[in-house]
Amino acid sequence: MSKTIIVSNRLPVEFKISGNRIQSTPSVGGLATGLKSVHATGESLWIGWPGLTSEQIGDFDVALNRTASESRMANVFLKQAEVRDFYFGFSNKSLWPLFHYFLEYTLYDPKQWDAYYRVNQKYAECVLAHAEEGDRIWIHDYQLMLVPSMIREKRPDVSIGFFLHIPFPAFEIFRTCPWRDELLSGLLGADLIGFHTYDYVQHFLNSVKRIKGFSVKFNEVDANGRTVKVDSFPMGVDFNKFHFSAAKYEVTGQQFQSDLVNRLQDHLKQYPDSRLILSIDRLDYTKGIPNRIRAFQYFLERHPEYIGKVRLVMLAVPSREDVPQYRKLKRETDELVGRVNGKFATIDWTPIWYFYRSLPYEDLVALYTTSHIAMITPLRDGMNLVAKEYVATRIERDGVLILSEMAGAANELSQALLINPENMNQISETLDQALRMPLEEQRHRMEAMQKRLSRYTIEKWANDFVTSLEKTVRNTPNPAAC
Ligand code: GDG
Repeated sequence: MSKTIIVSNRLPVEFKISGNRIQSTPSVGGLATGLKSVHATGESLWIGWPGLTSEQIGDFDVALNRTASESRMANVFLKQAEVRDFYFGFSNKSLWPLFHYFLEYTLYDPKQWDAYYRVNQKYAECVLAHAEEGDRIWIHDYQLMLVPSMIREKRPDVSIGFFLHIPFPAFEIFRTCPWRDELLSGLLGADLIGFHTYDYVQHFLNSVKRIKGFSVKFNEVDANGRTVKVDSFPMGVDFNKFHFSAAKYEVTGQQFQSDLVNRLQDHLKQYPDSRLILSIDRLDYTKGIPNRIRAFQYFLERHPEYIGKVRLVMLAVPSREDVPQYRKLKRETDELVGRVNGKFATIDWTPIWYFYRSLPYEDLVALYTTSHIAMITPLRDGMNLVAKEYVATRIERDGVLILSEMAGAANELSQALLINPENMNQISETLDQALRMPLEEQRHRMEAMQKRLSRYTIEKWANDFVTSLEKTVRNTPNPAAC
């Protein structure tokens, strides 16, 4: 029976070796969260890095492979220097900032590019070792953009899909990359290339035309005689899982183990008129965290009537601490939070509750359900699943979503209050609007968004992609040459 091979930089779990035992914890992040439900249901094998370097693994490689294979996973082992140059290097110092329009953070180092190339080859070899006739290979994200053509060279018969979870930038941005040609050739080894939005598709096709000189008809590229289909597949969330977890929580009033959520509950009981504004992201410069804090400060200055009545509950999940910009962002965020709290706090009110850690799933759901407003203001974001999860958990259909128009999710969630994350005045006035919004209007907007999200779920996203991949391959049997 044929299977789907999912390939991503990281496996959906993180392994730890303690004493002579291997422990695993689920990874946090959009891709892991999204694909876990796909892996749980189907005939699949997941290939990726287990999160430990070969030096840390030592003699545990065989045991780690055994543990991984019990959950239908296969490890790609990476040395410390490879993680440094491929992951923290080219992936996160070149591609991530470039694709999110942060040219000032984008660094190019040929040594890191070489590591990127070599590590992509490692992933391709691991796939080749596991691919059987009729298998579908589904490669994910910006760390693995060369893998499609590396597999295609050796196995012209297999069907290959690629999905990019981050934006594909406009041609004028993408063209600045010294390895733009190689990256496009790498991707064009696939039969189907998917993006979150129509705009990203257009940006990609534009770069293919102008850089590779290939002809493009509608959404098909003629890549030297091979047809490559390019389309948008907006990723959804596991709507029922979030919705029913929230319902369970509301009905049972269940108390969670976490101090944080219990204190929020106590706070709301004590001050039922108090309003909680939630923000959740990985601590990443693309997520617009400093802008959000500045806008919240501006809001308190412009609307002193809310002092003592609203709170920003800000969960920032540690991320990529080995990249200097992330350490700088952490310092900046700490300072800004300190500044706002220092300026406005009273003995019994602190404007920002700031948490720098990740929380278990149940606590995340409890945070979504206890917050009256979600304020999500990325400067650039491929999709943003947090916005969709917040909507999914609002079982009473109350609550307001304030969402940056720079997030891919804004295309689908047009009933959110959309803002430009650079416009402090607009964010401040939108917060005021959200806090004053009548319940009827909240429900009207929430209902429309829930309707969409309950239809376009994560399962639908995965099925649409895989079905489209199968159709592409059936309709256009591709010649061997890439
Ligand atoms: C990339 C793209 C695109 C967060 N904190 C905790 C936690 N999370 C989970 C959320 C959500 C996921 O992580 C974050 O997803 P996002 O989409 O918001 O952001 P990225 O990590 O940047 O994801 C993004 C995504 O890929 C998918 O294609 O949408 O644009 O950048 O699911 O729930 N989960 C738990 N504890 C936390 O503290 N358990």
